[in-house]
Amino acid sequence: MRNRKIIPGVDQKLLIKDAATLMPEPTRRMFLRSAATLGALTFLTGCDIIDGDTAENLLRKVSSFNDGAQALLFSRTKLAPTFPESAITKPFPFNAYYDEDEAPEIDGKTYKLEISGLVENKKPWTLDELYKLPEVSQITRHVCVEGWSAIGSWQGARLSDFLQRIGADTRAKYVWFKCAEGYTNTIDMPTALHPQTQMTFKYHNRILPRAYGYPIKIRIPTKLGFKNPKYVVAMEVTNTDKGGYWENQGYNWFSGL
Ligand SMILES: Nc1nc2c(c(=O)[nH]1)N[C@H]1C(S)=C(S)[C@@H](COP(=O)(O)O)O[C@H]1N2
Ligand SMILES: [Mo]
Repeated sequence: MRNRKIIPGVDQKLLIKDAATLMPEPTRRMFLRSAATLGALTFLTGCDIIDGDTAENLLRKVSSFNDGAQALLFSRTKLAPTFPESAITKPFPFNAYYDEDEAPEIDGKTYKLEISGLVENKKPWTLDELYKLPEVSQITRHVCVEGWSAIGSWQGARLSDFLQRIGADTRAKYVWFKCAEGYTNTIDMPTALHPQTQMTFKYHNRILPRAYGYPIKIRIPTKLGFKNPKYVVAMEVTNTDKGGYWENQGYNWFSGL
């Protein structure tokens, strides 16, 4: 597991902003608008330790990419590749920070998805209500930082569709998820609104098995596996970055693919 080390006392936002003045336009605008985070820098460069000088050097490197490549890297609407049924990995692996027999066991009859934060309608949602949302399907690759990947078939509702239905303020910066066993995760709003970001209720057209996050997993094929929370019980639309289980232990927040 790679640890991102941040020099104490360095204001991340200022550091990035300062260093970005070195970049030519339109690169600078694009960079500051969509990926101006240390996470993005570490992701783009593979460099773990970042202070003022390294940030400048890294941004010099980044700005020497051609604009097309950068637009692709920074674009939050880039689609993840999809695959035919024949490519599905069988069996799809289980992964968590505990063993499979310790995975949460959720009673679907009493389950409710709690909604909070910057939304008009905070009414909790039962599974029956959630299952009535228009269904979308994807066969995409899940990539885990621990060195494995697998292709799976996922069905559920578009998260953007759900956010719209609950009257979420999509100008807010983040969506935060809480899971039954205490796992948490924060994603940025552009990722939440990405067309392939799914509130997943089914695996291979069957109700999501316990191993893969029953009753809800958030499937984000444009992000690493740990940014895909399982056993989701609560969701908050917020302007505060509350981090996440692995992010808080030094994992790269951006973790895009
Ligand atoms: N609630 C919860 N979600 C989680 C995790 C976890 O431990 N708890 N692990 C993450 C990691 S690191 C991975 S790789 C995927 C694994 O999902 P899978 O078991 O469906 O393969 O779930 C992610 N979401
Ligand atoms: Mo993972």
